[in-house]
Amino acid sequence: MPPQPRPLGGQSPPVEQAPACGVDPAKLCQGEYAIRVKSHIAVLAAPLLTGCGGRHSWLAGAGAEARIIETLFWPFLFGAAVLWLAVMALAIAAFRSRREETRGLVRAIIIGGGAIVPGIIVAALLVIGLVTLRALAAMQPGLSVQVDGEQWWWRVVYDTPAGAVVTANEIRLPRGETAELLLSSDDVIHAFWAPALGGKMDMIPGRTNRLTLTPLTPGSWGGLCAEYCGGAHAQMRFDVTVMEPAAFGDWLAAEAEPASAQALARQDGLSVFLDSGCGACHSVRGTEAAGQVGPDLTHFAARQRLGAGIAPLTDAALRRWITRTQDMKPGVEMPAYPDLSPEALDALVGFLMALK
Ligand code: HEC
Ligand SMILES: [Cu+2]
Repeated sequence: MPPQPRPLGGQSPPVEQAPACGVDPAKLCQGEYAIRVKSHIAVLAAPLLTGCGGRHSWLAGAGAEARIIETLFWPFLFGAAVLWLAVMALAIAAFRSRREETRGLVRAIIIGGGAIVPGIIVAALLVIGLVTLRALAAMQPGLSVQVDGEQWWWRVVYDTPAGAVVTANEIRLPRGETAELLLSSDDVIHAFWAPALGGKMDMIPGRTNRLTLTPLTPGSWGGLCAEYCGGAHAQMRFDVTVMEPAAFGDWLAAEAEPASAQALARQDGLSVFLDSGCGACHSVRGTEAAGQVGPDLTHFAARQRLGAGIAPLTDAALRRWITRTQDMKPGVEMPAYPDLSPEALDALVGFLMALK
């Protein structure tokens, strides 16, 4: 089989695409210094620009918390810039002054400015930071979602009046409502981060950390694990889908239901699923599969992506996931099933894709 490209979850590698490199090869060959410097700066700056747009951008302001955090960023940037410029100006002045008397004056300014002005600016930034923290802590949740980090996927449990609703790898939230995420981990330390919506929070085994998200803009926002947690850490992603409240209510009610009749009618696929032992690790409510090791698959086909956000959910990707799991996600804690007959694989994929 020909080698296939590894899906990397949608983010483009910035460095190879840096501009300026191909501007004029002849000039570069002549070793024109200015062009070289410019292209080096472009290459070095390119990774910084990847944070400035798209579904992973913390500047997208898609949530109330992200906007609160943004108000913290600009004063900090401004404060740091003022400090840096002042220190540089004074350092240059001290360096250039020849006369003894101005030298003393400049030294005094540097010492005073090195303690007093930075002290005031840092204290002001601290106050702004504490006020922001209070604003974040004061958000009152209307919805509670428990999210557990697993190697390398996300277990998601909605706490509803009718009971717990279990799903995985995609968190849906109603627009305009504050949701409280109760974050924990079943193995090592992970960190939950959906930059467009709000802050980042560690997920620590044995304790529960609380993070609120108040989404303001409907759409599908990207999230990722932000704490190195092992081999497939970079492929531990998720989607936060922000819906209108009524549509969210419908979705949650559907998620609480057992597997659809259409899926259960696919007897052949269900048999392959059960006979292959998938049910030892996966639950499909409404069947005898009740495993807890892997993601709940009861409404698997209602998700947008496969394998914790690493590929769009299509027939072809799902076939590859089942038969060549390790190729798709090196280190994954699911065995591959390369020996299923073509008919069995067809039936299995048909069954899984009917789990809407
Ligand atoms: C030993 C336990 C185990 C067995 C057996 C197992 N899986 Fe998995 N499966 C997992 C784990 C763990 C994951 C999550 C992997 C990840 O994303 O890192 C997973 C993920 C999946 C996913 C992706 C879910 C999602 O939300 O994207 C599908 C689909 C899946 N398995 C189907 C199957 C099928 C079909 C079988 C049987 C042919 C099977 N699994 C057997 C452990 C298992
Ligand atoms: Cu991680």
